[in-house]
Amino acid sequence: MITVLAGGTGSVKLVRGLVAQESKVNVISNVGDNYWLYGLYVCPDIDTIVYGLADLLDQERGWGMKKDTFNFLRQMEVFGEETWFRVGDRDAATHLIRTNMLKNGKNLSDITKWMCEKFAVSANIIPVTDNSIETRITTDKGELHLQEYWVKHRGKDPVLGIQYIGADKARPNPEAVNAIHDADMVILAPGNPLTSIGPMLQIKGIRKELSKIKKKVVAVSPLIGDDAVSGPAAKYMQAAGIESNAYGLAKMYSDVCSNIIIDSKDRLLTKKIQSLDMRVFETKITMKNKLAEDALANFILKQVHV
Ligand code: FO1
Ligand code: CA
Ligand code: CA
Repeated sequence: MITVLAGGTGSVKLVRGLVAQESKVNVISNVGDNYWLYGLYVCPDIDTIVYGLADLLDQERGWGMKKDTFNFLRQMEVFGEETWFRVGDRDAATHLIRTNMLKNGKNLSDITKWMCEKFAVSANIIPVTDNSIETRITTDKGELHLQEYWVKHRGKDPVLGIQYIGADKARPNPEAVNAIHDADMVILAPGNPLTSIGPMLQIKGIRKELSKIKKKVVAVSPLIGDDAVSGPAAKYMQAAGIESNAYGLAKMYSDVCSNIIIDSKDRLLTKKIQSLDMRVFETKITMKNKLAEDALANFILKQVHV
């Protein structure tokens, strides 16, 4: 049994590759970029993984449902609402039904399980906590919700800091703690280390459980050289005072992780990372197609012995 800690867009390809090869996969999902929109509770990272595994994800964008339409959003615009967050019509149904279930007293874990059933997803997707965590970005113009910073303002302002509101008080999902404890291997997916994996590591019970079994924890770098394969990871790392390369990542994860997979192009960093008492594995980390997803998943499952 393997357990993956995952964000959304940066993580989903590897998760898909792993699920194709392993019968029992737990996916502990970030909730830090969940966002209330028009009274609907949107969980981008959970939905990206669910849609990705159900083959419903818009692959090009990396979020939302493929071939979705945007009539609902257009009507909200007619009503004078802000429409920078592009929820599609089918996607909106997911948020609406989830919000109704929350209002009826269900927790996010149960709702996510129900969604997995509805979408015929076999992996066990576990929100890292049923409490609220909000990732906020401080810029020179003030503090914004991650979605406001990244989607509304297109991530253009300099980042001065990152906060995880509620993370210190959040109770780890007991099922997530067990999934870490019982796993043969725990994988930190190549999601954004500050905004996808970072919020989960801020939860004390999660961090502690990972550190206990860190010999079994394998991180996959989302970076090549000093930049992310995609997205703003490098910018956030620099803002957090972390060297934006595989070495900085390894150092950031060194309390919770003893193994790291880096791109072969980064092999000059291997010795330096090994000095952190980490095992380093070099391979191709980009996943441009299904074949590459399977290859990286296969490499982790077959070449990395923990
Ligand atoms: N990302 C965007 O860049 N623009 C959007 O309009 C957008 C809409 C959206 C709707 C539903 C959903 O689940 C995700 C969506 N995302 C959108 C992606 C997502 O919010 C971000 O990529 C991450 O949360 C930041 O890591
Ligand atoms: Ca995300
Ligand atoms: Ca970049």
